[in-house]
This record gives sequence, structure tokens and C-alpha cells, in this order.
Amino acid sequence: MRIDLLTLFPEFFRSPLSESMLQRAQDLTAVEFRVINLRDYTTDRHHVVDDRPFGGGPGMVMKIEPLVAAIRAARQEDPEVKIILLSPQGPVFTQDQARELAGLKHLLLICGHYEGVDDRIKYYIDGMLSIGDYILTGGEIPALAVVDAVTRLLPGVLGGEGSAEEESFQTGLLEYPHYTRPREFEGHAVPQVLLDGNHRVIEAWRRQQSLRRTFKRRPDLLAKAKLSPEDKKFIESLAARPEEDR
Ligand code: 9D3
Repeated sequence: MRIDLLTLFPEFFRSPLSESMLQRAQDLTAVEFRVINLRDYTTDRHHVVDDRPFGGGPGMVMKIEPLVAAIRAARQEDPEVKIILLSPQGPVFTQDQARELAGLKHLLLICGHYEGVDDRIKYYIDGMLSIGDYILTGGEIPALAVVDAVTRLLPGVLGGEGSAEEESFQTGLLEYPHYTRPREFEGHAVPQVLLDGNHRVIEAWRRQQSLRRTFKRRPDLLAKAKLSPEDKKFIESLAARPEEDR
């Protein structure tokens, strides 16, 4: 897969793309990243990329011409490229969308900055994505979130784990708690069930921990989770208990 990042701050991406899983994915040739400097697509003497908003108001707006010039160059090189603008106005990026994007050959992520992008960009892109309801200064961090979520799903990237396998493991619940040595740390013991070595009991305990944590921390997830009749009974028993011993 190829992922292009169109930005006013190309340097922003150097280190994150050169570390850990993202570097490994490039070494494996599972993915190729190209960081494109939007300023390279200006044609005026001063390489201007922003301007004052029509109608007045605070801040600056990203100009349409360099954006469209960069988009045209990308589409000319590869008519199949999917072009997504990172924008607070987009739908929230989900794991389902990560899987969908991981199936593409070529993705171009456009990072906005300043107060926003000239709205006419909507005629030139394939979609928008937000990463959630908080205000960032630009689309660069959201683009990295998309890059990370998509790249880890590519075949061969995470210890041979393919996205099909990943999908079947997806429960829609929070994970059970993890522990490693030492068995006791500053008076905090590892749950005895994990030390006893009865794998059926461990599996049942982990499932209940997942259900209980999801119930307490992210009850919104339960509506979409894959739950067995026993899971549902356990959740009802939790709901019936007083809050402190859930
Ligand atoms: C201060 C201006 N804001 C009015 C409340 C509008 C605004 C414009 C541009 C807010 C943020 C940004 C820059 N953010 C992004 O480009 C962005 C973003 C985000 O801020 N949060 C979550 N997802 C995304 S995707 C792109």
C-alpha cells in the first residue's frame, strides 16, 4: 500500500514514520509513505498557502489553488488514489474505516491547518475524517492516527497477523487485564486465578473481566458487542449488584 501525506509541515512526519511499527512496515515493503509539501504546489513568488476569510472573521483559510494542484498531480499519477481530508467536520474515524482503508492500494491524506480549508475542496476529494470531538491545531496528528491504524492491519505487519484474523478476534469489548512478573509488586498481587494454570477457568475469568470493564468504563460499547446468552446473564447480574462491587 502507498500512503501520501499532503501537509504544510512535512518535517512533522519524519520521526513518527521512522520509528517502531511504521518503520518496520516500510522495511517489509508492506507500505510506502510519501510526504508532500503543499508549498511545492504554489505558483506565486512568495509561496502563499493561506489567505484572509471572505466575509471577515478571525484566522486564515487555506487557499484552494495549491490544494487542487496537488490533488490533480496525484490523480494524474494514479487515477485510483483515494483522497481524504482530515477535518473536524468529517465523520469520526473507526476501526471499520481503518479496515476499509487498509484494503486500498493508494491513499492520500490531506492535512488542513489554520482555521480551515476553503470549502470548495469538497468538489475534489473523496471524503473527510475526524478523529474525535476535541480541537487540535491541524490535521497532521489525525493523519498519523489514520496511518498507524491502517498500517498495522496490512498483511505481514504485526507478526504475520492478517486483517481477517484481526476481524475474527474483534469482540467489541474492552480487553481483560494483563500482568507479568513479579507476582507481587508493592503489595499489589497478581490475581491468583492466573497463577493456578487452569486454562478453562482463566478463559472464563478473562471474559468476565472484559464484560465487567466494558460495563463500568464503556457501557456504550455493549450495544454493538458480540454477546453470548451467558455474557448477557453476567451483565444483568452486574447491573443488579450495588455499584461498589461491580
Ligand atoms: C479554532 C477553530 N475552530 C473553531 C472551534 C475550528 C477548527 C479548525 C481547524 C478546529 C480545529 C482545526 C484543526 N483540526 C483539524 O484539522 C482536524 C481535527 C481536529 O481538530 N480534531 C479531531 N479530528 C481532526 S481531523 C482534522
